Amino acid sequence: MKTCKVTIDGLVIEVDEGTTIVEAAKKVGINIPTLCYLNQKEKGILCQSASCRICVVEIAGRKNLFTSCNNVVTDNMIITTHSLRIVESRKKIIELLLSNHPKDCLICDKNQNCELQSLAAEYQIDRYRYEGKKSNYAKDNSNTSVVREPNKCILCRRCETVCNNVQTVGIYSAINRGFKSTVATAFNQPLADTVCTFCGQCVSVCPTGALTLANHTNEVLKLLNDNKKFVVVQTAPAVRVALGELFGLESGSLVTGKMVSALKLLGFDKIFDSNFAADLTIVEEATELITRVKENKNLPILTSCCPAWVKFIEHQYPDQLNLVSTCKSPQEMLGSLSKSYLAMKLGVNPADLVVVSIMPCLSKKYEVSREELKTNNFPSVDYVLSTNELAAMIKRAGILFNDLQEGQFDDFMGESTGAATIFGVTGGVMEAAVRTAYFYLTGQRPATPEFVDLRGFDGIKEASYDVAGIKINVAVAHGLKNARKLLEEIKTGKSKYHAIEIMACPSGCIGGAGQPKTTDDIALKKRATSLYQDDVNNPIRYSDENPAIEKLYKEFLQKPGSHLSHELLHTSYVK
Ligand code: HC1
Ligand code: SF4
Repeated sequence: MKTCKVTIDGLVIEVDEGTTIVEAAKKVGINIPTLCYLNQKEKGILCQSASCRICVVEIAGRKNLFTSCNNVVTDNMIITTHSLRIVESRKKIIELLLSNHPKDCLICDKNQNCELQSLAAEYQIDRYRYEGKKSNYAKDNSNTSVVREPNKCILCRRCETVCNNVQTVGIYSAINRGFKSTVATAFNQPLADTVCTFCGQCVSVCPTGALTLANHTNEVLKLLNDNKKFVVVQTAPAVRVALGELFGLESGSLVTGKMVSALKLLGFDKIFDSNFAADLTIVEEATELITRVKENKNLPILTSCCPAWVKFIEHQYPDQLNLVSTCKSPQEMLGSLSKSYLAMKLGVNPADLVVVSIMPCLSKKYEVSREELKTNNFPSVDYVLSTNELAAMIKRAGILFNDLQEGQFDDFMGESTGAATIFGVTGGVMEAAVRTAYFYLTGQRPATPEFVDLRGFDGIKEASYDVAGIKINVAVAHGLKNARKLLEEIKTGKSKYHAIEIMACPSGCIGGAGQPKTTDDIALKKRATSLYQDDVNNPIRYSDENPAIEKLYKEFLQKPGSHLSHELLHTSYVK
């Protein structure tokens, strides 16, 4: 490829032709501020709307300032990124953005986590220079996952880009002109009335408080202080490799033990692991896969643990709902067992037993409200807190997280295998399922538990395994745009797969919208590596070998796919 020699703030560098100025600057160690531009390769996000104009630079020989996010370098270009003129221009843009901003920063959910606020501090904005007319849009808290506050929108278009280009759901677009411009849903409907999947990816890219998560920390705190309630908590696989980032630890630090200790200090009565239920899901799902392959019916089986993905197929491809696995997600399985078996074992009235989940995901907050996932008329899970909300609760309780001892999950639903922990990264569910399906079909363990073809961040991954004379073709997709490609193949009769794993969030749950914000791809890779290491470090690597699961079947469920298993652990979806 042809290269260009450019000088940036006196530093000379050679970059590929077509490189944008902002990316070239990064290569010499200069970060040009942006509010709309976003480039996260592993997630497939590229927002280049050039609407905020914060990223302006000077180019020698040109009179005007240029936006650096959408202009590419040319040979011998000389660029200045922070002259007095540039700084003053950026300051003015920030001041203009603030002129139409509610400025309720101290009580905003994004306080101290807002890109506009950080830039205002960085550029020493010390007064509100312009008092402009204010927008007056209604707040949308029509659902339990995503809160929209259009008055805080700065028209960066990141949400629109991610929802259109990464998820292909297309909820938002810019409407109106001039001062009335805003980003809205079709007909300005509340999100609850749209085909939004509640994946929350728009929340994770929003630079301000215009899109935030629905916060449930106060509700959980009240329950923890209610003596009549027995409150159990479960933690998802991906949380343990991201929570530490909110306490200053390196990305991907595995903090399972400290997390358990923190939950004990917060007052939860039992601390369980969603990983236990992930093992249970594999046992049930591998059984379902084998049955369907043998009967050559309802293939390919589509995984069902990601609620955003399930909502997507319900809206977009209802004719394929018969392919979705009937297994409830691990969070729902654990909730269901808590409200039935655990309540019975402990002699607690299910009405007084509360299940809280700590999840990396915002759609899990919606999943718990689904009627078809209830257990004996009770919601199987009562509240979902994201990784970010848990960290906030830990900080509010004054817990010095990094000084905590390594705690242990409680018995019964606390034991898990390496196969379960990799659920948190794209490809992990399918890899875990193949490990167990291989054993169920051959009665033997493979030479290595690692089916590595399903690893990595390619949008669609595939593999083919010859198991006991049966050829099993599997695929994995993350991000709904990739899921759509596989569903289109099924629709046109071109799919060659027997089983497909789909996760709505790019990179899987480690990249969920309830996780600490990632500004680069390195953090995601570190989280993935850490989960794979957690798998290797576990002496048990096959879900079907989890002793607690074996005991559960013996004492209660009888066998995978039993009548009781179906009653508590499976569901069905209607068009
Ligand atoms: Fe996930 Fe799952 S892996 S969906 O990504 O199947 O949220 O971490 O908890 O339920 O176990 C999320 C993660 C999570 C479920 C499991
Ligand atoms: Fe689109 Fe997901 Fe945001 Fe809904 S939550 S608007 S589907 S990005």
